[in-house]
Amino acid sequence: MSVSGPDPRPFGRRAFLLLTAGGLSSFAWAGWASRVFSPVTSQFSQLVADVLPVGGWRIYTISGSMPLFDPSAWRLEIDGLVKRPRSLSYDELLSLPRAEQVSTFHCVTGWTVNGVHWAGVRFRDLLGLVEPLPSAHAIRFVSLEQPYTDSLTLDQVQLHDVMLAYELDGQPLSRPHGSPARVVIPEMYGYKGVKWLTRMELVAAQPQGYWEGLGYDQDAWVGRSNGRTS
Ligand SMILES: Nc1nc2c(c(=O)[nH]1)N[C@H]1C(S)=C(S)[C@@H](COP(=O)(O)O)O[C@H]1N2
Ligand SMILES: [Mo]
Repeated sequence: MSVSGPDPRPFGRRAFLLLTAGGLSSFAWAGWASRVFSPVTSQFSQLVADVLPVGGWRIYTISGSMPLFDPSAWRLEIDGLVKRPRSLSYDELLSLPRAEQVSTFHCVTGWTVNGVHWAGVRFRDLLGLVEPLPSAHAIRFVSLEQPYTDSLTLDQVQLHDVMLAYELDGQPLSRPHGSPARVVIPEMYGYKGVKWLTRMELVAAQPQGYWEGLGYDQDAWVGRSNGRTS
């Protein structure tokens, strides 16, 4: 069990200190910031805005760098135990039936973002393209950020509010949030949601993902898994 939890590297020490000071909710932070940052302190305000992701998010990477999305080169490979492997371009992903939802996001370390607007594609539509074989039981999600991976069962990805998201709050996913596509499963802690996704491999048995290898539960149900010990 890792002591620090799945949040090893926010944008830098300064951001980390700002973010952790007091554990403010996004709402409290916004109110505090608007009171403290008068026009005369706008330079400082700008500095803080640059390092502090708005809306309560904390930006995580395990490598300290963020993959760069190139729309002409990016592919989503869907392969493994399927009848017809596919390699989707970004445009092909966008052309699939669009789903939208508003859900709550929980990181296992205790921060939450309410009312997140996501748009993307349901997994049933992605799986329909490739036709999983009867032996397929789970999907291994591979990030462009190596070696980050995680997995979900085929049952889990078909929960009503699970999706592969390409928009966050009305905008294409930004680079820090995992452009161009990330896994969203509101019922589970954020570490199951692989950012900078590039491959979905259909597998018979669920492999350990990055955080599972460090002691976190495979099934990261919010409030019911081993993540929150306090
Ligand atoms: N590739 C990759 N995906 C990742 C992570 C990461 O470090 N790398 N961190 C996970 C964790 S623990 C959380 S809480 C969320 C954080 O999402 P955010 O960085 O958009 O706030 O991303 C998840 N997906
Ligand atoms: Mo997290």
